[in-house]
Amino acid sequence: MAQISVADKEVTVKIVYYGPGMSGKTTNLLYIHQRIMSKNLTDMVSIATEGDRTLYFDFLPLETDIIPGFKAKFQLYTVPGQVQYNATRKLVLQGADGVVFVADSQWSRQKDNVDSFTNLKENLLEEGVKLSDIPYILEYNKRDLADAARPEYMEYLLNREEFKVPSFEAVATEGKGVFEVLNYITRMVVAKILKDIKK
Ligand SMILES: Nc1nc2c(ncn2[C@@H]2O[C@H](COP(=O)(O)OP(=O)(O)OP(=O)(O)O)[C@@H](O)[C@H]2O)c(=O)[nH]1
Ligand SMILES: [Mg+2]
Repeated sequence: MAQISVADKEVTVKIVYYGPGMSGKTTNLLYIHQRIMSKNLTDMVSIATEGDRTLYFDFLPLETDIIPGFKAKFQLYTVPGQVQYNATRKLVLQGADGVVFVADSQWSRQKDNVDSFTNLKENLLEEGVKLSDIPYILEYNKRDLADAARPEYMEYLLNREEFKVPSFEAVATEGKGVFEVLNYITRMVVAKILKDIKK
């Protein structure tokens, strides 16, 4: 849940990039970090990696004033996508205010996408949270590869919950789609917080 400090006029929000191994979660954060560095001196922290595989998580804090009068601190996390690190994924997912599911567009990875999406729903349910209760969107990454599945097919596999959510095509290595995804999920999360505050 978002931490809101009325005294400090500050809200802290956690967004988790989830998805199968190698889908490009860390690459999204690296691109955001590169682009934001010059304006906003924050550091990206990668907690243990092996080669370019995430073993625990990556963490990137961002600050904006998206809510009038409030400073919003967005904490972006990635999970380790490799199947065997589920305990770590559960920890990272705890208290998430929003989720970006990063799917790998390659044909050969569609089963891994579906398995990871199922794993996301299961891990949330263990925390008593239904996926449809939290803001989430889909990112179909690696659109540059020749063997990318059609977006319609990925929609069929991944976007058939009780309601459809926005999905974005991306090439994270080139930064394509990365900020569209970040902007959309942050707006969704902020809108939900404002709604919850009014209740
Ligand atoms: N061609 C292509 N390669 C990409 C794209 N995005 C990421 N990659 C590459 O895919 C590999 C895996 O990317 P990561 O960002 O490390 O993947 P991850 O989802 O963090 O993987 P785990 O940490 O194991 O869960 C790297 O070699 C990236 O450069 C893309 O859009 N197109
Ligand atoms: Mg990673």
